[in-house]
Amino acid sequence: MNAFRRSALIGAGLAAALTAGVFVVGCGSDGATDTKASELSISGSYIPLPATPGGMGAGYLTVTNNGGGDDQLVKVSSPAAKSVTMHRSTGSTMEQADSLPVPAHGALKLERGGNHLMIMGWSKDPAVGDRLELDLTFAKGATITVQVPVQPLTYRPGS
Ligand SMILES: [Cu+2]
Repeated sequence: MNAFRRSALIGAGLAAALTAGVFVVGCGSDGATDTKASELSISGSYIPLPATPGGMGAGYLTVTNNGGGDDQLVKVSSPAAKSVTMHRSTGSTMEQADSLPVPAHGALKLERGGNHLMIMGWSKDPAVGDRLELDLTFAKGATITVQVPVQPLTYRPGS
């Protein structure tokens, strides 16, 4: 990699980080849970309280893509847990996925009974009302940080 290309990449990364950072600060001040970066936005995020204290948890959210190009969710991590994996549901079974598609002018929905996140190794047992950070990385380079509320185990969006 030549020096010019290297610095261009670093510049792009910095710009993305700055954009995301500014937005997160804005979100924190008004208490909103939704975050936007470039053409991707996250909405409806929640983590149901794990059935066993400190046990395996799930994560649900919607990634909306207002852009004209397909993207992919390729990594999710959290400072609040050792492991966050993406799971694809196929009928009654599920399998770990390396990536999940975020179609152009479409959405990736992580929801009960469908694709979802699995979260293990909490640094502290989650409690209802906590907000836990998830860092989502996309194939085209966007990184979005969301503060996800912990909801009661039986919570359903819109209920
Ligand atoms: Cu799963």
